[in-house]
Amino acid sequence: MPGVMPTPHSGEPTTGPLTAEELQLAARNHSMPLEALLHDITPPGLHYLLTHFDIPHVDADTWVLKIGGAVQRPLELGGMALRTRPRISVPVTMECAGNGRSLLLPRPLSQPWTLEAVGTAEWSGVPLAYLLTEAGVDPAALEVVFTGIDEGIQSGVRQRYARSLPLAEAMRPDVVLAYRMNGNPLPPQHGYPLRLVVPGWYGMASVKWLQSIEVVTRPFDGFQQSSGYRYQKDADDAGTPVTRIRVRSLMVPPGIPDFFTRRRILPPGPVMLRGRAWSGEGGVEQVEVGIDGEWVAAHLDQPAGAHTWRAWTLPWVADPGEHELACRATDSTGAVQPLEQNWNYQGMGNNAVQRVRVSVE
Ligand SMILES: Nc1nc2c(c(=O)[nH]1)N[C@H]1C(S)=C(S)[C@@H](COP(=O)(O)O)O[C@H]1N2
Ligand SMILES: [Mo]
Repeated sequence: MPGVMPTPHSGEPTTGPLTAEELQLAARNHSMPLEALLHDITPPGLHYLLTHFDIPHVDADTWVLKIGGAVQRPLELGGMALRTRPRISVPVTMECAGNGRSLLLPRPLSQPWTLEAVGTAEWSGVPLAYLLTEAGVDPAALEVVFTGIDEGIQSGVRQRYARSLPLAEAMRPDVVLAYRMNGNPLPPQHGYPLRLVVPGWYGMASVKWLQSIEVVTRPFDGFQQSSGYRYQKDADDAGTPVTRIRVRSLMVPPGIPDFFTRRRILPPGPVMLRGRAWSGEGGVEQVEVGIDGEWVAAHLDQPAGAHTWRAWTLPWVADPGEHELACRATDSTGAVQPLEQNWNYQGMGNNAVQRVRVSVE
């Protein structure tokens, strides 16, 4: 249980420069360039990626998914058998719970995301609830545990990547066991041959490279559940579990960048500011754009689905000089993005407003 489990990171948060280990993780796990916010569905290769261990090489001819535990009829299904079951397609905005981590001070040592560990894809496959119903869930069932093929060691604990969902979440009709992404076979890095996609939850719930699904009657206490992915004050705090995506918006930085600093330069005159906003707690209801500290409501487009981002636009007339642009969203629960960073020990759920400095010249 939390407290006696090892902490998920290697060392205490730091104010020092980026470490070689963080650079190594950053080079493996890429984010979505902000200009890709212009697409409803993130084009192939631009969706963010987060893989704790190695991308497994899976032979689809021999691979089977096992569904067992507290069920009446355990199942073993290969790729062909899965394709004889009903198929749904769900557009989903997915975000890593660690997004924004490297902007925290002090900085938790892990994948050093800046702002853009997000992407939207259309995931197609079998509704999880359909297969759980086929297997026949026992009345005593509490959670469903999803285990990946990928194996590694985190904080000294050898493990396969595994996470659980409360039964009620697992039985939602939009939770999908996906074998296609954006109309194509699932790419290796996104979980081939089969992954879970849990709309509205931070990405850690959407287990890739599925090997087994086990219905359990006690809370799952695997590393990524009871030690990783918790909002903790410090190493000794058991914390609370990370679940749904907090409300957030991002802007496509206007103008053109300086290569090295990525500072923005644009000419004076009218410019359309554009971005996206999303929340896993409820729909986005408002986006405001901050121009030198003055907040103005943006125009919002309709989202493509219940768990996809909404496009927003705001025309701005840029005066010569230095400016600071920002954006903040509000969702249907009334939650608003904070102006200041939301610090916690693992660097989870940082949904503070993005600020973009622009030079108009
Ligand atoms: N098997 C497995 N599933 C996994 C992970 C992993 O390392 N192994 N990473 C999780 C995390 S933390 C995130 S944010 C999402 C990222 O999904 P993506 O790489 O397809 O964007 O996958 C989740 N599923
Ligand atoms: Mo993540």
